Amino acid sequence: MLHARPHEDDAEADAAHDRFRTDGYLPLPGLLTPEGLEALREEALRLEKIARRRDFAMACMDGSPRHMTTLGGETIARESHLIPELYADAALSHLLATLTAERVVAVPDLLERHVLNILHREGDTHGAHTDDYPYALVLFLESPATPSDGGLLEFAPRAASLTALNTADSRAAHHHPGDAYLLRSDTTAHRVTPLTRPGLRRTVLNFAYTTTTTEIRTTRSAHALYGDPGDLPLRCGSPR
Ligand SMILES: O=C(O)CCC(=O)C(=O)O
Ligand SMILES: [Fe+2]
Repeated sequence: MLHARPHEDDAEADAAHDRFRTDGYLPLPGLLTPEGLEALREEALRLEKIARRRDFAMACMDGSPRHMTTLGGETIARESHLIPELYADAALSHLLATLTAERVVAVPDLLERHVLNILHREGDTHGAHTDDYPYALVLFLESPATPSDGGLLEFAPRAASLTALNTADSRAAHHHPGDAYLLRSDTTAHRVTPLTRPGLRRTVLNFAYTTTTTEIRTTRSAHALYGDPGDLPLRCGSPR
C-alpha cells in the first residue's frame, strides 16, 4: 500500500529530517502505491456516504472558515479496517520515526486519530488553524490537477500564529493523488486554499500522531469539525 522507504539511504533520510525540522513540512510524493491509492479511494468513496457536511467559522481559530465534508476517527474505526490498519502500519511508523527522529505513537483521542476531509464544492476550504497534536501525515486520495484550481496547502514555517499565513513567509504546496506530506502541525499554522470552481474534488486522510513526552492540550476544535452536531455548541478552544 505504501512506498514506505522513500529515502534511498541514511544520507537522504538525514536530509529529509533536517528539511522537516527547518520547515515543519516535508513533501512525500508518491508515498502511496497505485494499488494503495485505488484501495483507499474506494474506501473513502464508501465512507463519504456517511460523512457530514460542515459549514461554519471556527471561533477558536480566529473565526477561520470550514466548508467541507468530514468523517471523524471514531466512525472510521467502526466502519473501516483498511484505514486503522494503515494508521498503525509498522513500516509507516518506522518512516515517521526516521523523519521526525522521535518515537511517534497513536494519539489518545480516537476522534482525531484518523480523519477524512473532503472538499467538493466551489469555495470549499479548510481554514487557518494549528492541530492539537504534533504530527500530521496527510495522504492525498483526490486533488485538483493544477495549483490554479486551489486546494493548496498553505503553511507558515516555524510560526504557530495564524496571522503568519498572510505574510510573505508563508508557502503554498500542491499535491497529486498518491502524494503525502508530513507536517509539524501543532506549531505550524496551516490552511487549505479554496477550490476555485465547481466540479473539483480534494480528498485527504489526515493521520495524527504524538510522542510519549508530548503534553496533551487538546482543544474543542476537533469536536466542532468531526463530532456530532449534538456536541455543539462548544466553548471552542477551552481544553477538555
Ligand atoms: O487537507 C490538508 O492538507 C490539511 C488537513 C488538516 O490540516 C487537518 O486535517 O488538520
Ligand atoms: Fe491541520
